Amino acid sequence: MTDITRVTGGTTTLALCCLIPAWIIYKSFTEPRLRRPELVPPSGERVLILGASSGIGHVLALKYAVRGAKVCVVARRSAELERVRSECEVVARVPDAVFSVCADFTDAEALIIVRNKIEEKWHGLDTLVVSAGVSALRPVLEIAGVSRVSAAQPSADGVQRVADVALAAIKGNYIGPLLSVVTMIPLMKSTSASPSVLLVSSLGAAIPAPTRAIYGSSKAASYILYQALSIENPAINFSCVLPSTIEGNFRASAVDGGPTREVDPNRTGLKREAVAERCISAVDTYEKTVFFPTIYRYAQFLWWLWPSYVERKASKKYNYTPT
Ligand SMILES: NC(=O)c1ccc[n+]([C@@H]2O[C@H](COP(=O)([O-])OP(=O)(O)OC[C@H]3O[C@@H](n4cnc5c(N)ncnc54)[C@H](OP(=O)(O)O)[C@@H]3O)[C@@H](O)[C@H]2O)c1
Ligand SMILES: *[C@@H]1O[C@H](CO)[C@@H](O)[C@H](O)[C@H]1NC(C)=O
Ligand SMILES: CC(=O)N[C@H]1CO[C@H](CO)[C@@H](O)[C@@H]1O
Repeated sequence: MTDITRVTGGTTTLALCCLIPAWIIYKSFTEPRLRRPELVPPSGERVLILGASSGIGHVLALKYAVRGAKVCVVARRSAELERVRSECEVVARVPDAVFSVCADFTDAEALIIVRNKIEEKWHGLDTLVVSAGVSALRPVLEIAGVSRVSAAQPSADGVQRVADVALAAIKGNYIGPLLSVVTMIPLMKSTSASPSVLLVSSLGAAIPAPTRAIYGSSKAASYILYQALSIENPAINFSCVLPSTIEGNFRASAVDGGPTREVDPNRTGLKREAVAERCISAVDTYEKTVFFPTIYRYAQFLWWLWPSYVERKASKKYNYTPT
């Protein structure tokens, strides 16, 4: 009896794991894609980019400016932000299309200041891009001060250190995205012909990886948050992009001060240009969830079918050997 249950259970899992990807492929070829630019023309689109002083946010700001959008760039480092603003100004189609606000997106007051400036200058907002985020790069027990080979137990200080790191990650990767949408949704709803929110999430939010336990789980929190908010706010389209490793200096922001463990991301990682382009097309065509590269969408199914394979691959990528 249990054997039969197991066999039918296995068959059902296998069938689902083949049918679901087939269904997704079928849908992606047959579904006519709505085009947002018909409702919100790219020239004149009012775009707020949180986390624009470097990385993907920086490239997105340039791309939107080139398309003729009005762009507001936000981050904490004022010198870097100013440089991005002036670069955008150079490529923008119209004068005065770009302005910056130096702000921390985890701070409620700061977000209200950003919103007030946008209302004052543009009288509304079409697109909110949440690209800001922080990394965390160490195995959790290592943060607690316990080496994997010793039999020692973590001290109170060690456990507290884990709490501090986790809170910093949650602040940057969950509280910031949460407070920003809460602040902007009503304004967007009442002023845009088709309001859209884009979250730059991570593959680590959907597929577990060693040394990325705190990072991945804090990114997963905002990923699910946005998917639920999208149901609560049907007038707004939410897009989440989940890229794998990208070139650049993201790992320097590690809230646990951990090292980069994978092969040099500047050499092997995705190009920021490509990620930014994929982000814009996701918003333009109302795509809800985008894995980038696309193949990683199927890694989720593979994880259900053959978890040990995915776990092995993830350990290899982050150069992690459990002992
Ligand atoms: N790089 C990767 O390998 C990778 C892979 C997958 C997903 N992602 C995701 O992609 C997003 C962008 O990363 P990136 O590669 O562009 O890294 P990045 O160059 O470090 O960019 C992060 C941006 O966020 C800003 N930021 C961070 N905390 C902030 C805060 N509290 N308030 C305001 N701005 C804040 C930073 O500016 P300030 O420090 O000046 O505030 C910076 O402009 C992140 O959400 C990350 O999780 C990255
Ligand atoms: C990778 O490139 C960024 C600039 O895009 C640079 O700041 C960083 O130092 C580089 N990292 C390595 C390991 O070379
Ligand atoms: C794909 C998708 O969900 N599109 C929706 C975007 O938002 C508008 C309302 O502004 C809906 O009508 C679309 O169905």
